[in-house]
Amino acid sequence: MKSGFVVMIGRSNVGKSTLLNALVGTKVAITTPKPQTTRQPLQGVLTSDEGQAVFVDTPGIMQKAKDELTKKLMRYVHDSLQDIDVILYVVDPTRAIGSEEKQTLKLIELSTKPKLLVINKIDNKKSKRYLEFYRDLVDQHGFDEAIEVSALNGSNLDRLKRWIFNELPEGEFLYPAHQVSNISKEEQLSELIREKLFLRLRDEVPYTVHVVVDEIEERKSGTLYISATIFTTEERYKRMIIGKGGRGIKEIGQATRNELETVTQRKIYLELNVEVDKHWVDRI
Ligand SMILES: Nc1nc2c(ncn2[C@@H]2O[C@H](COP(=O)(O)OP(=O)(O)OP(=O)(O)O)[C@@H](O)[C@H]2O)c(=O)[nH]1
Ligand SMILES: [Mg+2]
Repeated sequence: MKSGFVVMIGRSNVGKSTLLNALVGTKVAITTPKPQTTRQPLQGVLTSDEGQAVFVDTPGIMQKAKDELTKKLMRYVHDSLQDIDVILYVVDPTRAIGSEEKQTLKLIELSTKPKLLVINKIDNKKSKRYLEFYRDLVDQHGFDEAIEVSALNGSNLDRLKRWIFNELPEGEFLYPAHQVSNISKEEQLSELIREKLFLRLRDEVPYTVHVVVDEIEERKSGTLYISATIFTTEERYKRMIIGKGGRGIKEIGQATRNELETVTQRKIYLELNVEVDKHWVDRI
């Protein structure tokens, strides 16, 4: 049996989390069109006849970390490169390479681990624009190979899986065969609520929020009761999240509940509170 850790690295928005979900075959990580969606090095587990690949999702690489959140996220990226077996560097050929990527490419070049350049979003017409440019990175930065995929429609993912299992070392399973992620139910729920917040909130507001699930309770009626707190850094953001007459928070609750009810096939009761905490970044 093969087993090991496969880290996904790349700038924000290239589709690392979408790719992780597609490889695992279920939604483990949240995904949005906004940068810095991923905040924790979350693991998604793919168990097959060949063995077990544990994918490590990482926050997107950002330029010059000025704020505390970005600094912390970049530390997570750096730490994620330790103790792994395979590196997948994910790029988005619809956009030109970012200067923030150059440093990371140098770091990867120094690594002796098997490394693959994953060119994502090939379903998108605009991907033709920079395809040649990204293909050239293979030789320039010592990648073993490049594989062009679409995390969205699944094209070429079988080839990608074959490459990964081929490179993984022999080993025992790292997780029980049925487990798909390393995060708790509470954390999964917090992430889902944060996804809905990201999709709805504009400008800087998504980066001021942090979600904690306080309670999950099975009611006798079969309803799942969930209570969660949304933390934000300023009173004015709290007002924006709640919205006029509570409309904003209601929409976020509804969107979360809809998805949860579809996935769990159960009735969900969701209570959302909003609180101001200037220092939640210190707690993540
Ligand atoms: N067309 C197309 N869009 C994709 C593909 N993969 C991801 N996307 C979109 O790209 C956006 C970003 O996807 P994410 O998976 O959240 O990107 P990420 O790299 O995890 O981003 P961060 O967590 O912020 O670093 C979302 O709107 C996805 O739907 C793909 O193969 N094709
Ligand atoms: Mg992500």
